[in-house]
Amino acid sequence: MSLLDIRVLGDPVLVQTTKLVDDVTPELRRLVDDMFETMYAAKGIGLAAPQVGRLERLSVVDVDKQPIVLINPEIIESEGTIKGEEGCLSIPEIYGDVERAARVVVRAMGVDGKPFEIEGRELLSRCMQHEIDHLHGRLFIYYLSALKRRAAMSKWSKEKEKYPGNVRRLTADEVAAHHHRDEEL
Ligand code: K2U
Ligand code: ZN
Repeated sequence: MSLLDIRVLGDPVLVQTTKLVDDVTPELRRLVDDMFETMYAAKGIGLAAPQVGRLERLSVVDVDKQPIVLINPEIIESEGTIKGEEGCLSIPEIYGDVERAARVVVRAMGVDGKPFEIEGRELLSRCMQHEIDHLHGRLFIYYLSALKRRAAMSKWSKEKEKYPGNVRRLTADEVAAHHHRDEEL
């Protein structure tokens, strides 16, 4: 398994629409493993393929030690609305309140190629909606008010200088912490 570089805002891959996955190949399973490893090292609870430069319609999620692979996910039920703060591994240091459905039911395919449905509430609901947005080239900053988005973008114009080539390499201590975690397992 390897740690992948995370693409940050400005990389066109983040605003592309992903392609449906037809069959789960060994290479795709390898990508899924690398995405989980990268997500944990970056202290995320979700990661979508475009965030590591890939256009497969797939995302990984782990909200409370429950790793979930969402291949070709779609929201088949949504209920209620709730506002909450969001961040994004591809837009470091930028946060904002986003209104989302309070509860969603998502239908997806697992790495075993079998379809399944999963209900999400609270953080799992928000995370799955955030990830499914990534798979359609939508970023959480688009939901901010014009004023808040302008503030976010001006902060980002400075922040992004830390990421030449729109690539965020995990820092040495993120990698070290990750390997340390591996030793514990
Ligand atoms: O897709 C991503 O960039 C990972 C996102 C997923 C997410 C965003 C907002 C709310 C829930 C999930 C986050 O950066 S993961 C970081 C994080 C960690 C704990 C709680 C919320 C966000
Ligand atoms: Zn994100």
